[in-house]
Amino acid sequence: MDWDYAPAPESRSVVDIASSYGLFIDGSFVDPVDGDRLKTVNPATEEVLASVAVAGPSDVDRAVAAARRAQESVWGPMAPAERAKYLFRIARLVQERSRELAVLESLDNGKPIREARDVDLPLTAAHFFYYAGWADKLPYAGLGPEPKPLGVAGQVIPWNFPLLMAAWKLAPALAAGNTSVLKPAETTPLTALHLAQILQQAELPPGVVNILTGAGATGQALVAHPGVDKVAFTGSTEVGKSILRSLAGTGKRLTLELGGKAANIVFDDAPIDQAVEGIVNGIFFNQGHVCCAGSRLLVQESLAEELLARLKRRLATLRVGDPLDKNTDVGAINSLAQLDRINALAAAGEAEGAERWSPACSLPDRGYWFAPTLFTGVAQSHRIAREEIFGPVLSVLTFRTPAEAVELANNTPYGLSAGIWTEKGSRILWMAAHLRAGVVWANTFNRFDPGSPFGGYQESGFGREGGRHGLEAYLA
Ligand code: TAP
Repeated sequence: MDWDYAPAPESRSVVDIASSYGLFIDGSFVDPVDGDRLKTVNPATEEVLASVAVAGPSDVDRAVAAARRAQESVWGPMAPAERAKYLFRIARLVQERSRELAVLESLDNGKPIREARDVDLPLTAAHFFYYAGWADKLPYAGLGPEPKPLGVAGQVIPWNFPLLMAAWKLAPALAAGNTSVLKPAETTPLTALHLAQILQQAELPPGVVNILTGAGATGQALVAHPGVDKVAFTGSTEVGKSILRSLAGTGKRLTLELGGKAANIVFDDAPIDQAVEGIVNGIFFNQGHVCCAGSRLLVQESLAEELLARLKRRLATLRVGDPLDKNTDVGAINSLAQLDRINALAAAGEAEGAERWSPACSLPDRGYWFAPTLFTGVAQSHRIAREEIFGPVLSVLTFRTPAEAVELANNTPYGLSAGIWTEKGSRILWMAAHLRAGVVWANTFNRFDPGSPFGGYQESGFGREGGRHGLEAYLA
């Protein structure tokens, strides 16, 4: 029997969105020097949510100078246990204001409220809690008896997990005694700006965190600024490579968290219903806007027909639509530019001969939408098997032996994550040892924990975020 779902919209009134926001520099919201602004829209409705300042080079100068002052005069010399108290306070305030922040994230990003509420917000708070615990234990992190902060961190983040990525960057940097200038993505600046309000509420000393909104040029000016000691970037491989080139020879420390094209590998002895859920979570979570998404399904040939039939039945039950509805599984694509990229790659899949399938689902008239899609008959040479689509599109390939699965999985310039589904523990261990991926999940997918390191090989970048390993990037 099919159930009909009545609408269950979360209230928008839990968040006050200002009509315009300034830059957060030295503890205050200020106007940009050259006065430029951009508009951020709700991708589900195309409604303008707010006007946001664009930071130019003089604003970057001001923010870096404020971060330097704060690092040298307050945050660096502060007793580590005192720094921990601020991080604990921020974590608790994020929890207290999590409903407001979840709604704001859903509005600005397009992600389902269920995910913002149950994933982004709890993990954001967990990151601050986790690194708060490290602040006074740095000599025990295995990084030397007296590890020292690097100074000022320039941190640039993408639009897919805006608040969570801010937490991934800020929490370890601050715990290690650094100060930060953070640039959120152009299309999702709002939760970082509300986090700035939380930092004020926590009475974090001015200048310890500065938030500069703007587009790529702001990020470029920030990472190139001579006053920045360490650059942490999460985003596309293309921009990551250009940052790597621009930093060569400067002596700045750099970590890059870039794209991925993960294989989710299902053997014929896998728990099949669990695997179907894992595949769905792997590629349709957050509309597939996930660097470690399981965008390539490798299924053992003997299981392929049955698995695909069950997968298609499951996809037909996904609810696509209003991100603020608590029943929604798949929300809006974050921007028109991203929708164009997804459409172009899906068209390339068809042109190259793969078979396209989507469940019947009606998409809203306004906003940016893409139905959950899978491609069968995919060859390794197809663009949809090689390029990151960063959308709700699954490419299905088959294999016969574990060795062939490994060869297919590793046949990518990336190396961020992989999934294995089998009931055999020995096979899991053998596969994990042979897969070139920073994270390998077994009989699960897209599980995150602040205590667990995350990062890539090859064109997925270098350096680790999370866990004890995540501190290393911020200590000398
Ligand atoms: P990008 O275009 O690379 O943007 C990432 C951030 O860098 C944004 O804040 C962007 O600003 C800024 N930026 C753009 N050009 C820059 C430049 N020349 N110098 C410095 N900063 C610059 O990526 P995106 O479209 O936001 O995100 C999608 C990509 O990020 C995907 O490829 C995805 O795989 C990757 N990603 C990776 C991870 C991890 S952990 N590996 C996590 C999330 C996303 P604007 O927004 O204003 O352009």
